[in-house]
Amino acid sequence: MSTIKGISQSEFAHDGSGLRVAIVHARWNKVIIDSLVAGAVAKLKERGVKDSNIVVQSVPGSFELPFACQKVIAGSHIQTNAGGVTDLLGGLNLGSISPNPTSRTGTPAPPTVAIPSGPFDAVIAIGVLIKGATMHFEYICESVSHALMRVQLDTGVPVIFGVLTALNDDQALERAGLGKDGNKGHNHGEDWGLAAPPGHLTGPSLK
Ligand code: DLZ
Repeated sequence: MSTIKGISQSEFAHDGSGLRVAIVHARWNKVIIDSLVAGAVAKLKERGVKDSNIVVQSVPGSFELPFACQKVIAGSHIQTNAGGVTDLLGGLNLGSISPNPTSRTGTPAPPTVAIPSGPFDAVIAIGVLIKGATMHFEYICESVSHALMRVQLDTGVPVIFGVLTALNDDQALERAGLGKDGNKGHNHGEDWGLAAPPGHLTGPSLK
């Protein structure tokens, strides 16, 4: 079935080869999270973002995403030692930096919009909230979405809202491209990968 929903293609191609992007994801609902993260990474690479410039970190649940994104942007999360990455979020056990194995599948065409790169050009916050029997879902959805907006406005680093707020398991699976009964659905992680720079700014005035 066709749909009018979804983002239209930018008329500008974006060169992501000089950009660094962090993905911070929750570990709740792992099967769905894994698919969303893979979708986001695949699209970042399709836009030219180098494997070594994609940093993936994890937190326990979606509620922890805003604080972790803020730390990631501040650069205080990454402290490498002989054993790898040390967690500076006090027991939240951030995951290690992990290059994703997905290969680059395409190259952008000119004209190119040049976007200055910084420590992180964007952060993609990925979580999957599934409604339960109590009001927990409503409180977390609301606070996390407001807080992620605040992080990007306060820091000036775009934070892509990659949080699924699903009323049941099937809704979440479908939005991660894992739907059942012949309806695989669409992996929204791909949209988030495209929404992150090099896709979030567009137009010749930004050259
Ligand atoms: C506690 C909880 C519940 C019930 N459900 C979810 C969920 O569906 N998705 C998610 O990402 N996290 C969930 N959590 C965990 C909270 O986000 C958070 O990690 C804990 O309340 C600790 O702060």
